[in-house]
Amino acid sequence: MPIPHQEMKRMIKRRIVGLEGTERVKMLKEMLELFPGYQTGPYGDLRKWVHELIAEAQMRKGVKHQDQFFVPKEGAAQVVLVGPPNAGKSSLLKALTGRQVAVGDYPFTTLRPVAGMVKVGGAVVQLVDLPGLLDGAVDGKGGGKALLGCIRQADAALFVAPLTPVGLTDFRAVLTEVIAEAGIEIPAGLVGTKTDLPGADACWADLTASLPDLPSIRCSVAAGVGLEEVRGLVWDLCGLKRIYCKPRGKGVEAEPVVLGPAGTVADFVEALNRAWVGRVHGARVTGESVRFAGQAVGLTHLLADGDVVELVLR
Ligand SMILES: Nc1nc2c(ncn2[C@@H]2O[C@H](COP(=O)(O)OP(=O)(O)OP(=O)(O)O)[C@@H](O)[C@H]2O)c(=O)[nH]1
Ligand SMILES: [Mg+2]
Repeated sequence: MPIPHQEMKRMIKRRIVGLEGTERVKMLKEMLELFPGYQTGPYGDLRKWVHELIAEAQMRKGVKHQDQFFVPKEGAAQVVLVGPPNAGKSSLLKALTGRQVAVGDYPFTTLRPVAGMVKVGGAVVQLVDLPGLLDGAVDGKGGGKALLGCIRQADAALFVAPLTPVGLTDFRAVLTEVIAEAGIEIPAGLVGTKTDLPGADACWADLTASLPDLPSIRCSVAAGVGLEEVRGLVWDLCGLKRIYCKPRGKGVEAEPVVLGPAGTVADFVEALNRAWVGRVHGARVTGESVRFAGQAVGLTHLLADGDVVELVLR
């Protein structure tokens, strides 16, 4: 005996409460699996109703992707600047990328993400300045959900902490929100800002003592101090690899190909020239990923930063 259709409808309604997008679609499809085979009658109508709900949820999902907080990735990696309002995030973006953005002595100067490109270690990385995050973001406060979504899909995060007593309190709330509450786990580093202000040293000591596991750098955009170190931190977080090509019988090329953390010989070939993918048989590699210079490896070999690669054609 199938479940009476009225009961099934109530059950579906109960199960999709609070679910959105893909999760809502998944649950609805699971519910459809439970239906008996009838295509007509009350269960036929119910089936139609569920299909309409699915279409609606998928449409909403599509709209979400066009929302103003979605930043398409550019460059070798995307790194987001995350911190409380007034932390100096936009000032940092401006100093590192040259992108002209509004900076203001009041919270919520930045209302939507702004991206700029920064050159680090021979690669071009996208930095994204986000609006300030607030305590309660997980519950949707201050556009929190869209912001958290933006952070979750980035390759790495720089947590920006203004080194003032009030700033630290706000900052800790942001960290709790992003890491503990939202459970976001992307590579992350800590940047202390405004070191030119009195009391910044004590704040820094306090903050870093409580976060021993986060790689950290402090800087002052106002005084122009520590910015090179912030670039270094961006590079470290992205885990990028510079791979140098050595054409057969020639010297090593000066400009590297930049690959992500999981980059293999096959990825290297694809980045160099997609048309070669089928023609390359393997490679001879010199560098940290191999035991001896000129070691022969296959296409799935994982490369390391600084490797020199000579391709072996079929
Ligand atoms: N003393 C000092 N002030 C700074 C420094 N960096 C930024 N500021 C000031 O801090 C204020 C906030 O800077 P923003 O860069 O707008 O901060 P934000 O984090 O982008 O702020 P929201 O967009 O509101 O979230 C501005 O008045 C800046 O001039 C710094 O290194 N030292
Ligand atoms: Mg800003």
